[in-house]
Amino acid sequence: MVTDYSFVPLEHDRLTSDESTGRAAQFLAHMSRRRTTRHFSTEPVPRALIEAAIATAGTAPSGAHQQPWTFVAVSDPALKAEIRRAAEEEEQAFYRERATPEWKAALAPLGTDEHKPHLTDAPWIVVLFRQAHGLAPDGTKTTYYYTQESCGIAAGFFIAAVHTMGLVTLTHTPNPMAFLSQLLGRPANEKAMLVMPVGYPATGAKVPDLQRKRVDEIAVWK
Ligand code: IYR
Repeated sequence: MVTDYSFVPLEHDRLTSDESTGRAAQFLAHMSRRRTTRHFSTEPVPRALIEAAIATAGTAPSGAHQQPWTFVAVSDPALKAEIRRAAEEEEQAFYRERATPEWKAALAPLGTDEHKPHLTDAPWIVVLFRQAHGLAPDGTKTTYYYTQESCGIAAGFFIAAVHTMGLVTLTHTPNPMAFLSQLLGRPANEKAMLVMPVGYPATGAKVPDLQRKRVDEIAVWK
């Protein structure tokens, strides 16, 4: 599908320098409090909040504005249980056989393992599928550009939205993920990319006491 856009004036709020500084500090402080936890409450979360997070993700920039993403939101307990069972099966093989010793050593400090109770505890599992190419109903394929980058950015927006709502998520990457296409009935052009349980943290939820790199460790100025 080729769209000819008309061009309209950009809507933009010009802030004072103080406003920019204040907002920058506020947003950084807010995002700094985001943590990934494996401990989810079973408390329900209204569908409207998940819809808002997906809508936020959908505001991400994408290659040629092709928006190559599909978010599958699962709340059905039986389907969540199936996803957990299949993910744990793959993960068992990963942790016991497929992962290299180096990979296992990198994960050991975080305490991840093949047990994924968060997949059934969390009231929602949102699976992000990357559309590797366009697929019209008549089977015609169109090339999509920078789909990995586009979906990565959309996932970031989704995670930020979830955090802003006072909810938590965990970016789970079952390895391999092909079972999700079949379980969730997705077409061949869509590749599962991230599994994100979403919910409230459990009472007493724990996180590793880790530090983030400082700006001077991650930025180079020229
Ligand atoms: N996919 C596995 C392993 C795993 C890999 C990385 I890199 C992590 O940061 C965390 C887990 C799992 O989800 O457990």
